[in-house]
Order: sequence, then structure tokens, then C-alpha cells
Amino acid sequence: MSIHVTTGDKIYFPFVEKVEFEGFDSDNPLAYKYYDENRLVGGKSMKDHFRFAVAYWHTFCGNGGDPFGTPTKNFPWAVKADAEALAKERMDAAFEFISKLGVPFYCFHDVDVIDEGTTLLESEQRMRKMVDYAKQKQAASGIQLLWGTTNLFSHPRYMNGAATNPDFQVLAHAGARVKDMIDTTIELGGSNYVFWGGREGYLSLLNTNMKREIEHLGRFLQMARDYGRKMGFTGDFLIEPKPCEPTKHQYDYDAATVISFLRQFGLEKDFKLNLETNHATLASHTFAHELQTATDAGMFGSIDANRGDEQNGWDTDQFPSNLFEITEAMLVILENGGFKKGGVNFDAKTRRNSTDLEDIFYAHIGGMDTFARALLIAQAILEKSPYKKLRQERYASYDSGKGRDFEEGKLTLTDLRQIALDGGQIKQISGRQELFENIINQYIR
Ligand code: XUL
Ligand code: CO
Repeated sequence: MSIHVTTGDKIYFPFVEKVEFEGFDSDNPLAYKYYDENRLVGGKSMKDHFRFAVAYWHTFCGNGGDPFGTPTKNFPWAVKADAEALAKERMDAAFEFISKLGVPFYCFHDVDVIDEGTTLLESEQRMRKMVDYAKQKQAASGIQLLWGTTNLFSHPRYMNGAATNPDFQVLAHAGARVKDMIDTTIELGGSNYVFWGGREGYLSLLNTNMKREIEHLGRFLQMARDYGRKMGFTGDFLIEPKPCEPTKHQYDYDAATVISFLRQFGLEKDFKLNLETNHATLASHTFAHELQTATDAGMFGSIDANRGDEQNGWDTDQFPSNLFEITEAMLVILENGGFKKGGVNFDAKTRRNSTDLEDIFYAHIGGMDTFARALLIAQAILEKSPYKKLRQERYASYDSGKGRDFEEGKLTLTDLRQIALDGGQIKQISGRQELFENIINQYIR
């Protein structure tokens, strides 16, 4: 079906009233097959499990343009010349889409809702108008802000970074924009505030004082935290790790790097992590590994859901569809108590040649159904299968006797020698990886 251009009646998606749960047997492409928002899984509704969010930038600002070609998506809300009129039309379309999809949250960068003005003051004024407009939209629809963030990477002023820029004046400008967006997030009742370190990294170490840049980043985040708390922000600050792209080496490389950075600068109580599937795979980690690393450090916050491509090494931001991958992720998330202030934000874009308005529905429906199905599988594995027991058994030698004494710090290296002598021959204990994998496969049904 082609694009429906609607100007007068302001209906952008006339082909659907509401995406409903119709179950596995439905052939309706505009219905959920697995995501049933009220269905209880482990005593919690699917809606509360996921806290799904639509990413404003991909779905309403993405135009399909790439380094090889001009935009392909001529969406009807992107035609007005005047910045404010365009911003309002786009927000009308966004709230119509999110309501019809039945998703409870959205996320945006400052410049997603309205372009910067020619001066900092004009940018701030523009944002205040859009905050008023968004407040009305949120109140009328019940849709809430999962997180706000500042785009500190698109404008040419940030070509050498924002908080890590060698020029202090650029850092100050970035501070002004972050302050404005923290105010916006508070005013709109946002649950979290995200820092993705866009161009915080380097292209060449030859011209870079890495120590100084990282210290500037730490100081900058302390200032943001202090300002937010002073203004009454009770949500979580989140950092989103990514190893490369756009810079050759991003400072927020992966979960482990960010955790130690946060501890170095005393930020670990206010900051958690926003983990993205495709960023994990770019760092040569699985998504589950990144989730487990953050969880074990007490810093798991939220996720940006998407997937990469097996055959290439860049951030393709495709919608999630890999059931095995998401099941492994849901196992980690469920075992550790699920989302609190965070949720599942679709930081994903439809392909350049997916040009119909229906495609953005199909994409989100597919992503949500993948997560819903993975949740059901993971819950069944944790409740019914020997998965947890098998893993626990691998560590049985630490549950009592000398193994427990070791865990409790009661032994010395000399004790270990004596235990080794007394223990005699070491028995082989299988890791049984294939058996673990079979359990996941068995429960995919
Ligand atoms: C970039 C990315 C961003 C952040 C928000 O790879 O993931 O869209 O999620 O700035
Ligand atoms: Co992201």
C-alpha cells in the first residue's frame, strides 16, 4: 500500500484503528500474535514486563537517506517548511502512531522534536514550546516519556566531541543543551535521562590527550548529575556503551569499560547502563553478556532493542527478530528481577526500501512479538526446566567444605596447596553446553 497523505483531517494512519492482540492463528499483519499487554507472566503483565518505547528519531525523523542515496521515505508529516509547524505535525503523527500501536512510552533527543534555532536562546525557546505541546499530547493519550537525551553528535560543532572536545567553548555549549534537555525530561516526567557518547572518543590517538578528555567527561557527567538532582530529578541517569562508530574508538566502549569509568568518577549511585543489542555485537560481545555484566555490578538500567547483521560490522539497527538471542537476553533480565525504571526502547529503523507507512507498524509489531515470545520461553525455562539447577550444580564444590571456606576468605595459598595434595586426582566435569542449548530449543514452541 502506498503512502497516505493527509493534511485536512490530520489522520496519518487511516488504515488501522488499533493494533490488537489476535493470537498465533491470526493472519492479520497489523495484529499482535504474542504480545498481549494484559497477559500475566510470573505475576506481572506483559505491558509492565517490557515498558516498550518508540524511538522518535528513527520512526519519525528517519528518511531512509544513506551515504549512497537521498531520502526514500516521503512521510506526510515531514513536509511543512516552518520548523514549529513541522515539529507539531510530526508530534501529532508520533502520538497517533504510538497510541494505535498501544505502546506506553516514547524516547527522544532534543533535536528530534524540533530543529535547533540559529542561536542557543532560540533553540531553548523552541524547546519550551514543544514541551508545552508534548505535555498536552501525553495527558490526552497517557503515553509517557521513558527517557530524554541530548544530541551531542550531529551538529558540526561536535565534530571533535562534546564533553571531550579540546575546545572548552564547545563543551560549554554541550552543557547548555544538556541542561535544557534535563529540564525538559523533568517537566515531561521522564523516568530516565540517557547519555550516549556520540562523538566522545577519538579518530586518531596522535592528536588526542585521552586522559584529559576522559577526565573532562567525568567532570561533565558529575555536573549533569548534580544539576538534575538539584532540580528534583529522581530518575536514573543512563550511559549507553558503544565501541566504535562514529569515532574509531568510543570512550564508552562496552559495559565493563563504562562501569569502571562510573566508579572512577563516583557516578555509580546515580548512573546505570542502557544496553543496546547491536552495540554489544559490535564490541564482540553477546547482548546477554552485556546484560549480565551490568546486572552483576548493580547497574542494569534499560535496553535499546535492535539487532545487527551477521555479515557486516556496522550498526544496522534492524528491528529485533532473532528469537534465540532475545530469549538468552530475557533469561538474564528475568532472573535478575526485570526492568524497574527502564524498559525496551526500539532503537531500530526500517530498511531504506521499506517505504510504506504500514512498514513502521510491521516493524514494531514484529519486535514486540519477538520479545513477548522470548519472555514466555524464558519464563517457562526458569520455572520448569533443569536450566538453573544444572548451572548451579557446576559450582557445587564451593557450596560446602573447603570450597565454601575459600569463598568466605578463610583460606591461604598454602592451604590451597595442602587441599590439592589431599584431593588427589582431578575428576573431569562436563560443561554440557549442548544440553543447555537444547533446553532453549526445546522451550521454543
Ligand atoms: C547510536 C544510538 C543512539 C542512542 C541515543 O548508535 O544508539 O541513537 O540510543 O543517542
Ligand atoms: Co541506542
